[in-house]
Amino acid sequence: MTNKTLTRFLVEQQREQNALPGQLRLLIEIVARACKAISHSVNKGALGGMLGDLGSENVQGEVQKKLDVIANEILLEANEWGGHLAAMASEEMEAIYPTPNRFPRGEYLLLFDPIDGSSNIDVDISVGTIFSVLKAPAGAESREIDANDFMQKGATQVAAGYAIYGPQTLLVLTVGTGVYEFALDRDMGSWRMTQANITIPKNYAEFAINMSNYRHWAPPVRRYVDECLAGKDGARGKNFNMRWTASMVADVHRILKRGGIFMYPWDARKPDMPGKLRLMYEANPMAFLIEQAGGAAFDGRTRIMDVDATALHQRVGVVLGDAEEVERVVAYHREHDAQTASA
Ligand code: P6P
Repeated sequence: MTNKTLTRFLVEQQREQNALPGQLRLLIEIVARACKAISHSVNKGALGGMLGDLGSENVQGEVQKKLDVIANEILLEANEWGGHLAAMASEEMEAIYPTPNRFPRGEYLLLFDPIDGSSNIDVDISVGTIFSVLKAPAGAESREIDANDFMQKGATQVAAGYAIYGPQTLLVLTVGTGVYEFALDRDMGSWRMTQANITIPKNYAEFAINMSNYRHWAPPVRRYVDECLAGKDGARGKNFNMRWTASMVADVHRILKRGGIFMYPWDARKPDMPGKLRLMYEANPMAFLIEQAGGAAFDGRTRIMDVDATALHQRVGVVLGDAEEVERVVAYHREHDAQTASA
């Protein structure tokens, strides 16, 4: 039943699906409340002095927008006191943020990209918050938490989601029992379900990739995109559309709702880096959502949620969306590797 509140949904998940221990339910409620506060700041825009750069760089070497830091602070302050977290990690912070000793420590680890797509803020294009939830390793409650406790594969996530700050503010969430969408009801200040059990529509001929990087891509990616561009007279026998928002949350949300494929693959600009997007708080949570919606998420060869986590801010290639399209791209990588190996 749509229109039910997030709170009712979480209580029912806890009761009916046994999918939601109390601390995890509290965590999701608190993150959702923080996303309401972030939405409020995003929507103030220029009138609230929210636009522009801070003149600093984050750990990624990227220019920090005011809202990057504001959203990060909102998430830290909202979560640190609740007793549900052992620690947090953020795209905007080099080190992890252990729960301060003045607060009780919980059994979960929360990772987030507080504002994804922040280069779009000043031109009023949708941005979002991405979050991922892991369990702290057994025994962590009796020792100092460190970054190694976060080094878990995406397959161990217990929850993931994003908020997208667009014409509507939406929260899209999974706890492993499907994907659910909630809209922010600003009159009531509550999240109300707008779609249950989202599944990615199949065979929607639309690809999302930054075409300006074409000359830097590996051959399998160029082969896939060339076939899309060849249209109905080419190998695919149909025409394709293309979209690129440069905001992963907006591109992934579009794919969840109407289908298609999103790619940010390895490219030769930085050959030592596997990709641009971050594994722990961008690719893994989005992969969890996409798989729960019947799609697939690979780095080109390996299932993203099986990629070994070795560093908090490690990067990964991303090919996700319609399972058949992703499988085609993966098959092209494997064919290429086989040809290279036998050459
Ligand atoms: P490019 C935003 O900076 C981001 O991390 C993702 O949200 C987005 O998909 C990608 O980078 C855009 O990268 O190179 O096209 O600007």
